[in-house]
Amino acid sequence: MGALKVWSILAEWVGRGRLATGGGGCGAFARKASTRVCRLPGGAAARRAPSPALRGGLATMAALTLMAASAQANDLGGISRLKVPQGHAIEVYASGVSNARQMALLASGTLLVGSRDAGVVSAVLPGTSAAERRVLTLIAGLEMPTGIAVHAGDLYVADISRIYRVANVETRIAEVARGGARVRPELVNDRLPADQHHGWRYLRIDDQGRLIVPIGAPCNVCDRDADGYAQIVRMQPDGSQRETLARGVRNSVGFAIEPVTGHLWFTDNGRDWLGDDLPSCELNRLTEAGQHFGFPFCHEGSVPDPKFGRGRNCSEFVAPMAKLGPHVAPLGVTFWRGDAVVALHGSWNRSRKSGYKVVRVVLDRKPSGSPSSTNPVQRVEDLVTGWLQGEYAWGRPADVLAMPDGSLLIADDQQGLVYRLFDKR
Ligand SMILES: [Ca+2]
Repeated sequence: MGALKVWSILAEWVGRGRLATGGGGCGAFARKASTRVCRLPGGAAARRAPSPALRGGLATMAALTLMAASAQANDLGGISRLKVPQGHAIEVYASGVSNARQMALLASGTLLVGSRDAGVVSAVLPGTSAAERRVLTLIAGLEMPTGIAVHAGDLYVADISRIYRVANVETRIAEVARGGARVRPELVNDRLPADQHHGWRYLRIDDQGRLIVPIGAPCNVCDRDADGYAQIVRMQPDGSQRETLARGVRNSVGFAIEPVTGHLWFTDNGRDWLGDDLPSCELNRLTEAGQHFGFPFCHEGSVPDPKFGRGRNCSEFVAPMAKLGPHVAPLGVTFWRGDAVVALHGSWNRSRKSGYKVVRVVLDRKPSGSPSSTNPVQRVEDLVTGWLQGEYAWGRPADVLAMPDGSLLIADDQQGLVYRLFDKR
């Protein structure tokens, strides 16, 4: 809220007699501090100078208002309300990044950012401060393009049912930056399921240029494995050579390939309507193609589904590496300083909100990676909190990205911001 807005609300309050100004019932106090207008009983207006007491009160109010607005203007992204571990600091990396979801970094330092309802892919050009970093709308008019990835200089974008490519994306960004038209991406695959329900994509590309894509279950809870749902698949960008990597995954909108081991770690959003505290959302690890992670039969590794769990046993399925909490909505994942970091977007149907933070899943750091039979997760701890205050959530982490300089970027799709977490010097 800007100073003018705050001021006009205060003026309204005074006008409605909600603030005692010594005027005693002069109800039409105008939006000018220098005079006030009293509507007299007969309907005629009289103009007279404010009393000294009123002038003093107004001056104090105006000063306080301007101070509050100025403090707010200096607290872009609510930085003062965010809590980070000792030795760290957080700043706004870029603002005006519409509905920021998955991020990908180009060799030039330009950051690409997908979105959901905004339907755009943004480019954040390099700079030394948020004020200096130009934000361009590179592509517009897509259907929830939440998933983006870069490979060999080409950008890949996944919206609900399609994969697009922008070849030589650096060149195209430069054209848009010079005032050229927005990019019309090349459609390379339009055969993904068209269901919007859990149809939001996330993208990674392996070292052979194959896309890793989630195909969420088009329901709260249902058994649609035979139709290719509730899976994470790998395929060529045009959709050929499709193979199922993970099965029994309800709705993953975030994963990352672990350095050294090459294992795919992915979040999964637990089913709804089993109460506030069940089941937990998950962080899973895929060590072999074809593994089954339980949905819809078994949740959080140990809770049989009331309907689909009959006749099945949770021991048939791969249990999560970490339980992230019920309804927290884990989205993007990255590996940062040897640990997994997860953006928790926050609950939508819990009686008390949960999530709305970034957590660090601390891993046991064995130089050669952990044997696949053991769980390297030591603990889950808060990394950045503060977007949830009481039951009011003013920001929503959607993705995380480890930067080459050791800092961590966090996308917030509610505020359209990218934050940067870094070491305090
Ligand atoms: Ca599971």
